[in-house]
Order: sequence, then structure tokens, then C-alpha cells
Amino acid sequence: MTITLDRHGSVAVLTIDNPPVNALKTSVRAQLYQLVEVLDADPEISAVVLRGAGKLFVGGADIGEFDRPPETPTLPDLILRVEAAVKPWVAAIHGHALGGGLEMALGCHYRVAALGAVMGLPEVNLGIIPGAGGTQRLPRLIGLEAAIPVIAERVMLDSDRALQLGLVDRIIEGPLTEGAVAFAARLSQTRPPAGTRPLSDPGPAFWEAASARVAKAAKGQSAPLAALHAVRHGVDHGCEAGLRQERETFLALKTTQESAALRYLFFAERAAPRPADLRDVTPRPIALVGVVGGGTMGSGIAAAFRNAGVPVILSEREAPALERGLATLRGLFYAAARRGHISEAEAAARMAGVTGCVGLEGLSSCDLVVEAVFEDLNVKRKVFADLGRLCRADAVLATNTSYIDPRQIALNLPAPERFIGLHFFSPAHVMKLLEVVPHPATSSEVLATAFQLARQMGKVPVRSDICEGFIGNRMLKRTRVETEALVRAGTPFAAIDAALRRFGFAMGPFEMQDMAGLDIAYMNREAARARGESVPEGPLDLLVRAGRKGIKTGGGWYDYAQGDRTPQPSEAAAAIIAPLVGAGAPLAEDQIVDRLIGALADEGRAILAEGIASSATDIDLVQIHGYGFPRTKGGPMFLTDRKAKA
Ligand code: 3H9
Repeated sequence: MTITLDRHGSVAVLTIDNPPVNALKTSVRAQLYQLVEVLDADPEISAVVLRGAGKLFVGGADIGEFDRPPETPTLPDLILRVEAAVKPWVAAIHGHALGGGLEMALGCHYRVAALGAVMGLPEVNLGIIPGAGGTQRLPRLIGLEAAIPVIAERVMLDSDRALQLGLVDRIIEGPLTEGAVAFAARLSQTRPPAGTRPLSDPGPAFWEAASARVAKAAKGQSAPLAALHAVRHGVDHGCEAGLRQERETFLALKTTQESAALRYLFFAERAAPRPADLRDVTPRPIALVGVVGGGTMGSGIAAAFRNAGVPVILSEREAPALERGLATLRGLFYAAARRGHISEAEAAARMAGVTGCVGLEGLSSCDLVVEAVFEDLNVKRKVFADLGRLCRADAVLATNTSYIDPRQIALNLPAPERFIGLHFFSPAHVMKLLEVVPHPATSSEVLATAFQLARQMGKVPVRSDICEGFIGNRMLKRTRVETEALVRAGTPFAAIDAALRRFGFAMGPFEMQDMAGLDIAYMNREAARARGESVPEGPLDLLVRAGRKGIKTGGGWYDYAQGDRTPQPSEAAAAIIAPLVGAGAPLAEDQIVDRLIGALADEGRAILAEGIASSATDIDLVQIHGYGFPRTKGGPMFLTDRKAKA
């Protein structure tokens, strides 16, 4: 049984017990539907309390059922039945009431909440809109102004705000069930459903402003505006018509590729931090982290640990470099305070948890040391030779290298079972991706520690075995080769940028190169040439040799006005690369996209076949969280797989 019924005097307490999040799957709905009938007919019962077992009320409809046609009783049916119950129903909310969970509570006649409970309608994150009355009942209960941000802009309401807005009738400070039963015992009748409350049209200016705000926050997704549209439909035509329109939109959006992609990512992101093979492995406790190198990467990594509450020691070779690193770190915390993400006091507290040291000796008491020094094998080897001597034998030692083979870095490290690659992406305190790269000798405890740290930092960890560039940069290299081939064959680079922007990337690959600087790629190419590898001269080499290294030099592929990052077409760049640009017919926009996404997926398949990545999903997570692949498309592996099956 997923619903239990307890009697507290004349009050029936129904507990939904469907771990992990009490999702309203078909059997839960069916049992509840039946219980409304049973309790309505029971003369001993005067009121009903609906609660969730465990740490929350209800996390929503069961997303796992969305690939199937809806089964009866549907959630809208159940909610209408509860609304029509003869006995008053009280939702007793603790933890979270989300999506269908909040809609279920909106169908109850009363709502009480534990202090700290959180309520929201996050359906738009899944490419759908609330499908069980949320777009109609919530505005009628709390007003349009407060409801639209919840329905279409991902805003959550805490218990205090919910009380203030009239979403809940009372906050229960003591034990919730007892408080809810006492509340319910005093009720003698139901209340008219939320949908019967009047809602007047605030006029065109209100809708225009709401539309502009929702579109801006939508990040290229279509559901938020559809959700707003459903709200407006109900205002224009009444609640019943609004419910019909909401349901139609919900069912239509559920079958879109966008929603399938977002649901796929929902499950992938939840599974990634907890790999099945590490479930029984106990991670090592990490109470103090050392970061070697106070450059952009090192300070970003230090900030990521501090943001997760872990004290950090930042190490540099010399005092001035250490001062610069600490200043960068301070800058990051206070910038977060200026943007309102944290308070000034919190920024000060985060900085107070950082100490600096010159040299590596000061890191001897650390439980984990992350190296983020210059990308040079000898420099890194020396760092680990010293750390191997200075640190405790059970301290985890990690390299943040993005290209160098970790086996080479740890060549002379005693006890290499404590060694691992932790590849952060810049800026490390912002970017969610963490490539976890075990050395062949890395122990499972150390691997589990890396995943535990990722969870603590709110990162999306993906395990990569060793190959050049690991998963992400190896795929990036493949795209570079492919885009270069397109340019050489006659497709203008600006057309490639435009095609990928329209596909959903925030910027095209050439704009990205201008932003990051062309010189690093150039140096890598030169290094490969020096190693005897065949790297034919490309347009990028010509640009760098002509002094065009990107935005920082005023131009790369594009020109840039001083202090302005907007790319402008450049005659100079065109002239420089002209000798290498072919005269073939340029590809059309969809051909460009097909070719580049196809190349990414092709490289992904090779990475899978070689055992570098554990799953196609991991590859998609790398692309989404490290390289700006649009979430609404799911990732190159998801996309090409769907296309192949279509
Ligand atoms: C909806 O309600 C549509 C309606 O409007 C209309 C219907 C007609 N279903 O996040 P966690 C799994 S759409 C199925 O790590 P936490 C999750 O995959 C829904 N499974 O826990 C994971 O599985 P596993 C609207 C779900 O404690 C496990 O639960 N609601 C669902 O950190 C633990 O998840 C939402 O979008 C679900 N609805 O956070 C809310 N939710 O252990 C989505 C979770 O096998 N959920 N799972 O990896 C959340 O935001 C968080 O899970 C929550 C708990 C805050 C509830």
C-alpha cells in the first residue's frame, strides 16, 4: 500500500508513502480517488488530512510515467474529485510540495504548512506546463502578480511567503500531523474551490510586461510562455476553459522533443553524482583543502570549495602571486555579494575560511590538495613529487590538468592510489561540470571521495578514463577540425557561428575562440608540430601570426571596438585567411548543424567504444554542462539517437 489511513478521532489522516519523493503515480492516484469515496461515506469521519511520508509532502506527478499515455484516474480527475468531497480536506505540507504535489494541495479545501516548507510549480524546467490546474487555481488564490513568477519563472515560495499570500491557512510550528489534525478537527464544512474565486483582467500593459519578463527568463525554452498563455486564457475565458486549455497544452508539450530532452537530463543529472559501482564505498572525509596555484583556475577552484563550506589553503610560489590569488578570490566573493547572491557578511565569512601560504609546506595537514598550476608536465611532476613527500599518505592528491596524461604526472608519486584527476571548467566556481579522471592505481575510496565532493559543491561529475583531452576537450578538438574543414571548403565562419547560435548555443565556435584567445590553441598546434604530428596550417595559425589573438588584441576572427565584446565583420581577418578559404558552395544552415552535431556524436561514439566514457548520457552531460550545448536539445548523443529512431 502506498497510502495509509489512520484515524485520529473523527479526522482521517492519509499518508502518501511512495519513496523517494511521494510522486503521484497511477496507483497512488487510484487509491486516493477511492479513499475520497470511502471517507465521504464514513459517518465517523468529519475531515481528512493529506500528508506525505518521509522528508516531503509530494515532489510532483511521476515524471517516469510521462512517456506513456495518461492513465485514469488522471491527476486533474482526482483533484476535481477532492474539490467535490463532502468532508473538508486539509493538505499538511512539509519539505516540498512541487508541481502536481502543489496542485493536489490546491485541490484540498485548506492547507497548513510546517515552517520552512517550500512550494513551487517547476514544470517548465521539464519543458511542460502545470497540467493539473496550477495555472488556474494558484492565480485565483494568491493573485496574478505573485502567481505568474511561480508558474512561468521558476520562483519557489517558502512557508512564510505562502502564508502571507494566502496560499496556506496556517503555519504549524510543532509536530505537523498533530497540528493539522487539530486544525481539521475544528472544521465543520468544505470551502468553495479555488477555481470559483474571481480573477479580473489587469489589462494589456500588465500582460505585455509579464510576457517580456517571462520570455527573458525562458532561456530559449518554449514552456514558460505557454504557461503564461494558459494563465491568460483562464482570465479571458474563465477557470473551466482555462483548465481545458492548460490540459491540452500540457499534453501537447509532453510529447515534444524539448520536453523529452529536459526530462532525460533531469534523470541524468540526478544519477550522475551517485554512480552505482560506488554506492557501497565510503568516501574519505575532507575537512581542509589545499589549492596549488592562485591563477584564474586555482582561485575559481578555491572559491568552489569555499562556497561548499570547506576551508581552503591557497598556495603560490611567491608572496606577490599569492596576494594576487587571494585578491582574485576576495573579488569573487564580493562580486557575488554585489549581485545579491550572498550577503556581505557571508562574503566576509567565505574569505575568512581561506588562508594563504607560500610554497607547499603549508599544505601538509590538508585532506585534499588540488593542483592548478601551469599546464607543463615537468612543473606538475615536481609539484606532485613534493606533495607526495609533504602530505599525509591518506591525503587525496588531485591534478586539474586538462590535457596532460595523469599517468605521466604521477610517474614518481609514492602511493598513487591517492592520486586522481579533477578537471574543473573555467570559471570553476560557476561551471557545473567536473570531469573525474582516475589513474589506473586510484583507489575506489578516492574515486568515491571525488563524487562526494562533487555532490557537496553542486557539480555534475562525469567519470572519464584517460585519453588526450579526456571526454570534453577531445570532442572540442573534433569540432575544431570539422569547423576548420568547413571554412576551407567555402562555408563562411560567420555562417557557422550564426547556425550554431540559432541552434541554441550562446555563441558560435569562432566567437568563442575570440573570447578565449586564439593563442592557446595556436600554441597547442605548434607543440604538436614540434612533436612531429601532422597539423596542417589553418586559418587560425594565419590569424595568430598576424597578431590577431581574439578580443584581447582587438580582433581575431572578428573585429572588436575598444571595451565592446560585440563581434564585427572584419575585412582584415577575411584577407588574412583568404589563401586557405576554398571556393566551394557554402553549406546551408541545417547542413552546418547536421555536420557539426554529427561529428560530435561520432567522436562520442568512439569515446564510448574505447571505454573512455561509461555511457552516452555522461557524454551529453559533458556537452551540456561544460560546453554550452543547449539543454532543450538534450546533447549530441540524445539528439542523434532520437533522429536515428525517428
Ligand atoms: C508534474 O508534476 C506535472 C503536473 O503538473 C501535471 C501532471 C498531470 N517523478 O532530486 P533528488 C527522483 S511534473 C519521478 O536527488 P532531493 C529522482 O530522479 C513534476 N521521480 O532528491 C531521484 O531518483 P534516483 C514536477 C522523481 O531530495 C530521486 O527521486 N515536479 C521525481 O535532492 C531523488 O531525487 C518537479 O519537477 C518525480 N517528480 O530533492 C520536482 N522527483 O534516486 C522534481 C524526483 O533514482 N523533483 N524524482 O536517482 C525535485 O525537484 C527534487 O527531486 C525534490 C527532492 C526537491 C523533490
